[in-house]
Amino acid sequence: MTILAFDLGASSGRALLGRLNNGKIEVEELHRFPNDPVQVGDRLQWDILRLLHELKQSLLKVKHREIELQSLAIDSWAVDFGLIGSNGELLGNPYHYRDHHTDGVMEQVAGELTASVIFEKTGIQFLPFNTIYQLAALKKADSPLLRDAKHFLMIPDLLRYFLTGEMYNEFSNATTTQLYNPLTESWDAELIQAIGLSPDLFGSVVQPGAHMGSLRTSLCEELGIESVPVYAAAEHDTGSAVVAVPSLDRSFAYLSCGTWSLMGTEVNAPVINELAQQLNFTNEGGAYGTFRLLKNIMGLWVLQECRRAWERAGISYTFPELVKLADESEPFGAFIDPDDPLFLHPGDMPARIAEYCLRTGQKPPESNGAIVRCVLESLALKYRCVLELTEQLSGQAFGGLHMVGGGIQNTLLCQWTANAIGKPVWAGPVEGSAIGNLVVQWIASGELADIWEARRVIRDSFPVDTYEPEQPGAWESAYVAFREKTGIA
Ligand code: ADP
Ligand code: LRH
Repeated sequence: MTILAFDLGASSGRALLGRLNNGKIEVEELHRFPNDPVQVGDRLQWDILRLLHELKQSLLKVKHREIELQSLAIDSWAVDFGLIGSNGELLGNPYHYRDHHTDGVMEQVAGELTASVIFEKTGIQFLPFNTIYQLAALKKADSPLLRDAKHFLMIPDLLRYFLTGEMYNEFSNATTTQLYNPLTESWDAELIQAIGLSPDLFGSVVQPGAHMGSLRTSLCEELGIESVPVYAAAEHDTGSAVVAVPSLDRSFAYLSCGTWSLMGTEVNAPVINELAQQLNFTNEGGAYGTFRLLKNIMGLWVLQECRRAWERAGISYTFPELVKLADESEPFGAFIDPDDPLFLHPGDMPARIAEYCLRTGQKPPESNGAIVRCVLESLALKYRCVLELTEQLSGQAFGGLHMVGGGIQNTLLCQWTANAIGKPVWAGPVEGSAIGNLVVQWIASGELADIWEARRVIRDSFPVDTYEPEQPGAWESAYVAFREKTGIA
């Protein structure tokens, strides 16, 4: 029997078929499609209906191949949402979290409510694009969207609603809003009211693995297919990615490496204390009572935007070509803090890297290869910094780092990460989020016992490449220089 995972990343969406045979998972990429946001005037928006179209194309491919589908689930990026009006229709295109309408709003809201109250209630790190600040920005702008809105749905909730006709808010994604209280296990009415909204907008919260109904009749008629059960996965893609970390040890550190780099450890209860707030760590809800104590790192987004800038200038590179250019460049020429706000929004990233270098008294990298090298080395060094903080905060010492996600195809980054942290990196699987999505469906249908059996099966099914640390002296000196140039304490 075959099941289907829709995994929508910020850089692409994919539909993966999964089969469980003799204790091994087989995956097959059925469909991959771009997920390019669209700038409309001043607003950056998601092309949500195109994503629905691509989900339908995947279902048609299933039909044409005469595959008997057992179930499906969706996961996607966090924080973004659509609003549904009284007639059940989507009001406008969802805004992209990198839109400028939230500029300055986090500082304002956190100032009014106090940051410590927000953190004590939610355990979520302060990121300017968190849903709470997006909604507060709409409220401050007196957006007609909010006046007409009856239901709040996050991106996978929304697509699931399009497929099934039923509205639910899934837990792992709900926690990323910074409006959900994991201690009371409910939406936080005080925070919601404090930003001027009604708690009625927010629906019942369902756990990963819950049965969410079936494909609606009108969709089945349109596509000429049989209906299929739909499950909630850990619908936050990072939640699904961490389900798929093939650790056999219950204490482990991970790096989900895609557009974003999400680094941390899994805990059984949120760590909400002064140090966590001060270090700006987060406690995102996961599957089966787990929480992800982690920190967002800007990740390969910076490289994606360099690539786009060069493409606009007429030079096209594949990712392997970019990696090769970096490999051929001189080491440790310049360092950036990938998390500088300069790098958050889309734009001319090579120019911003040069601006950052000039601001910090460094000579900007002169060639495209040197720019890529600067980005990848800086990421690896930032990983060391965040891994040390994860150890400090969780009181654990990790023997190595699990890396999952599309970024592990960048073998140079994996090796440099091992070099920077001075510990082995275990890289795999590439399609972490989609595989985490699949195993939650198998646990729900009783084909896998629990998350630990799932992790063992994943470990047995996919290659995990080990990178041993090299050149310890050079990377130690680079870490000192990185911290000095970027001002990271
Ligand atoms: P997301 O799910 O956030 O869209 P992915 O997990 O698919 O992201 O990872 C995308 C990133 O993986 C790209 O930005 C790129 O840096 C890296 N990547 C993808 N393919 C390759 C490759 N063949 N070689 C090196 N890096 C790659
Ligand atoms: C990664 C991710 C991350 C969020 C960001 C908005 O895709 O879901 O966990 O912080 O997108």
